[in-house]
Amino acid sequence: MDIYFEEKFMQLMEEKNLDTVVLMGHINPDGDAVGSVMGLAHYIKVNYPQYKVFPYLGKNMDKGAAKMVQKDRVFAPFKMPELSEGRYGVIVCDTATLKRLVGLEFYENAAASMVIDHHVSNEGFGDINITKKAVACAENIYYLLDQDRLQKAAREECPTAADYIYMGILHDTGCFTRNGISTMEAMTGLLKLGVKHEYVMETMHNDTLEILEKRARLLQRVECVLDGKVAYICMNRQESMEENISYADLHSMSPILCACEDIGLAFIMYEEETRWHCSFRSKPGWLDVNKLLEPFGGGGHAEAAGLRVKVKDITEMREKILERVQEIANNIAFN
Ligand SMILES: [Mn+2]
Repeated sequence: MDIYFEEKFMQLMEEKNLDTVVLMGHINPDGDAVGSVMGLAHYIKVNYPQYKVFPYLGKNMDKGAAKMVQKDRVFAPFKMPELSEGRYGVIVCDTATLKRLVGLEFYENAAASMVIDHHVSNEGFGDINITKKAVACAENIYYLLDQDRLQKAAREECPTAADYIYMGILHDTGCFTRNGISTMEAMTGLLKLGVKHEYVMETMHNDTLEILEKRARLLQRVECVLDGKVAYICMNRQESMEENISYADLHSMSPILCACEDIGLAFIMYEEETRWHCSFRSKPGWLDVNKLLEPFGGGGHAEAAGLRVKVKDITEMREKILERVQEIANNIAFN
């Protein structure tokens, strides 16, 4: 990336003479949202001590990412800071649409805003919007940052800016299942700054025997359609309550199913209190799930995307989505 963060950050803070910056990400923050927000917060704290920095993360944080945040002695990212309206700037990371932003009121009352993202579906909001397609938002952040300043931040006590950025990339690549040269170069660069791979890997190991047993039960509920190429699990409120299955439990099934050799597309549908929350995964080059979900109001990436809908019965919606899968799949080879 050739736009340096420093230049844009100065523009954000100096044009309106601000002294505080709030960093935010998407709801149900995953490893990349946490890594991006916290990594950038540490970087700014170390290199721009003239500004007050507040990372703000929502509830239901990814369990692995939460382990790193718990060890953080510098920031407690759940506290809502006291802010005076129009006196601070915001940086939004890893968030494609304002609907998915945690702390929208902070965004709306900010004097200036900057967005750093990697979703192709990004709406282009914010005074400054830096969106570039990449496997992780944290990878974009790595390439935007000044290397000498990042090195300085990496000398602090663990977890540092570099640890968080490494975690963001590690999580969004599914532990290097999807990555190219730029991703590996970023990771190598971060290792050279002192990141310990095994330290960050701890955030990837969160399964317990109980979780595996739940997954075994969920496997019994898998439906296979379209010549067995598409697998899904659907759970209404009553079923999930009876079997004590959370959204996170079910959500973890789509990458597992999609990794199967004989499956091209996997999705889950989970009924929450007022709406259905669905998550789709596809094999690279098989079917673009961002495009698939567009007419239904969902989106994300080509290989991972989500959808939230307020309907009582999801059957009709699922049928429509599967029809569209077939339509799109008619133009691609089913193999
Ligand atoms: Mn991400």
